[in-house]
Amino acid sequence: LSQRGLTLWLTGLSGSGKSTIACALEQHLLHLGKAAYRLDGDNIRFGLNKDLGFSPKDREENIRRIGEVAKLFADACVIAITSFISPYRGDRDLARALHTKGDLPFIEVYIDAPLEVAEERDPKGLYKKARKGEIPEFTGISAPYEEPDKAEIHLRTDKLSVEGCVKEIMDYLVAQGFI
Ligand code: GGZ
Repeated sequence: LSQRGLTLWLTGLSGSGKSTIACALEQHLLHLGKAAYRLDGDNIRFGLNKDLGFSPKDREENIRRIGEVAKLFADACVIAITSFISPYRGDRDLARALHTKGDLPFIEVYIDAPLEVAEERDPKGLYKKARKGEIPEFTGISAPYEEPDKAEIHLRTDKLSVEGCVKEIMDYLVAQGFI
């Protein structure tokens, strides 16, 4: 196969734009004839990880399993795009280490919207509920989000369009010789 597999690990707050960017990026890659596959809450948290909630321990296990699954996709020459808050730096670093050990590229993409912007978007009304105390341990409100300090790509979604974000990621992949 001509395409090397890799993992694009999107991380950021709820409402930061991870899913939107992941979808647009997956579409873009598929149109180029590249095998790309998105891992997100819909196909992971409702399946493989349906036994997990949002306690720190459960989030750690969520991310551990997703890291393993993404690695398998990358190993199968697929461009894996993960779209999870993944709030803990240590958990993201473990996913990275797993890939590095298998000689597979791991590209951390910080999908960065200031909390005020994510909260203002609030597409599912979750921040509103979290502020009222109806959702415990909500990331950014009552649970931590540890910002990446070594993300390969940093995208401010309050300043860039979805297309602009996809272009930045594509430019990076081409510049690094990954595609
Ligand atoms: C954060 C929560 C919570 C709590 C439910 N904290 O905006 P969404 O709805 O669609 O995305 C959020 C999603 C986060 O799941 P992840 O698997 O990405 O989280 S982690 O990486 O931290 O394991 C949100 C919804 O689930 N959600 N409760 N308490 N987000």
